[in-house]
Amino acid sequence: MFYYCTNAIKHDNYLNSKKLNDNTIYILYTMFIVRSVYGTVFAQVYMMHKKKIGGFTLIELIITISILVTVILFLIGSMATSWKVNTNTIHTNLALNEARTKIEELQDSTFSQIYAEFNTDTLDDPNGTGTSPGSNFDVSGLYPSPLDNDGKVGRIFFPTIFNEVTNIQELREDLQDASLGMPMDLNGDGVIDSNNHANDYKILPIRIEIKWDEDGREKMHFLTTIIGQ
Ligand SMILES: [Ca+2]
Ligand SMILES: [Ca+2]
Ligand SMILES: [Ca+2]
Repeated sequence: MFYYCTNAIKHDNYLNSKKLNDNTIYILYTMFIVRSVYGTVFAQVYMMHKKKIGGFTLIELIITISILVTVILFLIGSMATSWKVNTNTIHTNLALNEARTKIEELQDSTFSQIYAEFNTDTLDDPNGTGTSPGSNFDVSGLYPSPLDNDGKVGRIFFPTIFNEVTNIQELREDLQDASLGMPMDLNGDGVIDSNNHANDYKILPIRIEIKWDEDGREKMHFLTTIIGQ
């Protein structure tokens, strides 16, 4: 069995171990900053009040505090932005690592059953209807968009076309999908036809797609690969 990926993956076990609740950490982080701001402003007011004896006026005091607050608020904004960028990077790496893990899971499956095990059709599951993993999967640490109907961030795609006569998704060589390298001779007979090759494929193009909610926006990363016997 062989495979190759068209997208490079940066492996990072450290990121995999950071299953953090981002919202909780962000709130604690913000509380810490706000507390620091109040502490700093209070200290400045106190010090300047003492210096008033030496000649500070109320106007000077107000201007100084205003400048200080502006600077601190700017720093809070910068740190919040930095925090979001870091969280985004962690989520992206989670998605890429999970996509690679899913490809490895497919590789470990019996080759001739990969399509039936991981497609959307439960009727062809090798060990009985509804017993296979199917095409949708969760990724720990990532949450689906509210628009995601199945509620799972991950999905496995094969080169399929829906046959309205048989009413099933067919594994097809004649699909037009450049991202999967299709059309492609899947059963190795030298011909690209419009038959269902669910039971005689020799190579299998696969796309692992992960979509998740990132601050109200849907983000997506994917990997494509071809698994062969
Ligand atoms: Ca199936
Ligand atoms: Ca989904
Ligand atoms: Ca063929």
